[in-house]
Amino acid sequence: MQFKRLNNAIVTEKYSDESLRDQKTSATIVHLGIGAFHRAHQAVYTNNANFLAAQAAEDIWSIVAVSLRSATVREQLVPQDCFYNVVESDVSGSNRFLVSAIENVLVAPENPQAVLNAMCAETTQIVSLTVTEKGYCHDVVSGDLNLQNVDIQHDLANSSSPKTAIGFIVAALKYRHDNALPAFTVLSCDNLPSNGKTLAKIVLQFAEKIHPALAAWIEQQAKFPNTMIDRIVPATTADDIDKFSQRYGYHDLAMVKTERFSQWVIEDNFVGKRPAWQKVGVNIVKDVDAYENAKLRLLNGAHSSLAYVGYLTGLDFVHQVMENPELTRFLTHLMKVEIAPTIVAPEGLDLQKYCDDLLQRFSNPELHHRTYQIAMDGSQKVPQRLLHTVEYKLKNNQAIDALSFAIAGWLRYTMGVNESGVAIEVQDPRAEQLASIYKQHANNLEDLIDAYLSVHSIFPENLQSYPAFKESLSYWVGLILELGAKAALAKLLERLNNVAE
Ligand code: CS2
Repeated sequence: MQFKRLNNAIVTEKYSDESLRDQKTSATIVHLGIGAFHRAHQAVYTNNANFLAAQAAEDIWSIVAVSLRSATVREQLVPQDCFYNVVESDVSGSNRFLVSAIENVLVAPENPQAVLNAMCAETTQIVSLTVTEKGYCHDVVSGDLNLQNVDIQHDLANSSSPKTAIGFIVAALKYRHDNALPAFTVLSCDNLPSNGKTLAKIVLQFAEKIHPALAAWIEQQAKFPNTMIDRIVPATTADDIDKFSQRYGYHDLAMVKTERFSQWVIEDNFVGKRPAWQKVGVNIVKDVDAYENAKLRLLNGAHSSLAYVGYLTGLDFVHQVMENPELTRFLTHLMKVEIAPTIVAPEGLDLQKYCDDLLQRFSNPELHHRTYQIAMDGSQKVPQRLLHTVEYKLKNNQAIDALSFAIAGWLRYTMGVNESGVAIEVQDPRAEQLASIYKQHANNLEDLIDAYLSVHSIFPENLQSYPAFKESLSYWVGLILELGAKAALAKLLERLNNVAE
């Protein structure tokens, strides 16, 4: 890849550096899932590492990005030569910079073979993923590959033209195995607990179905580092693109907006090479668990909680939730009193300060982050974001009021109608199942909660052995249904007033 320029030459000083222009790519990352998050996170780190590498005559990495679904991002990026801007903001204001690390965008459903060719190229050392929780096609509670998933069934039957990330990874590794090419590093960048380990298990279960010898080779040769990724990246809207063009004087269809904060912690477990990410702020460590636990439980746990409760109280954006004193009181208690004590902090991290920083990050008014966006796919998120914490609290005989309230908020949301009787379009692979449970048991709260708790691909079976959980969940679901979320929240706060912080 040559460093390219956006048509109308918006080039930052950094990018006008002559030394960068003629650098040739020497290694490739194939990235599955070219959403806004990848463009604002991993691609930025790779971009920055390329600048340092160019100066030191080291490897320049390019990213071949893949959309597993639609052609939208390709149509935005390719006409601008795959350049795009990242707009970063915090309380002190915002700035933009240009990213040039992406070389091309492939659209998998149009040409799966082109994706496999890229994954099998000798220069490809890393296949990374941001495919969201449901893209792993697994049961989030057991961690097993979901063999009932129709796309997995398709990929097992048609291994040379896969649809899922899992199918692509196994097909590419099979080709590499059969052609005596080295395996690659598979780098999960999604918010799953032990994401690398989880992905390895799913990939191996799939490969086992193709051929046990292939599974054995993958287990020995491929690496699946765990990672913790953190940056809030709301979906770009038409309004963002308009504002950007008014402010900077040109139209960038592929721009992404994000906060200034960014963090990436990666387990040091690679096959072959990787970009010098450690030189541009990435923390490469022996063990990611402590970072991931703190982030998943505190950031993502609080995010989902504020999204459901905020949405139910009529708030569209996260910063609006943060402007509401009752909701911030709820969140502060949830994070500092209920969640933080369940976490063993990574060395050097002060959990109370981490909570304060998160509350501040959520308050960023520039982001316009929709509660509806975070509310998506709750059945795939709530287990690791909230239920693991609940399990810990119950085991240790600790109060779970705010946690139960958040989960009750989620269940109320999945009922599919808001408090004014208007339909909520619940986007979740289990939306239908959850809605039909409600329909069937709407007149009997106890049966309703029992029916929810018996969905073991969401609620781990052992939660049923704690009567305190069922009791608390019934209480808050009942109260939200009876009084509405706002009045139920007021009751929760009354109760929390008696708990010391
Ligand atoms: C959010 C995350 O949409 C969601 O579910 O909670 O995408 C969150 O913004 C990121 O994990 C922040 O790092």
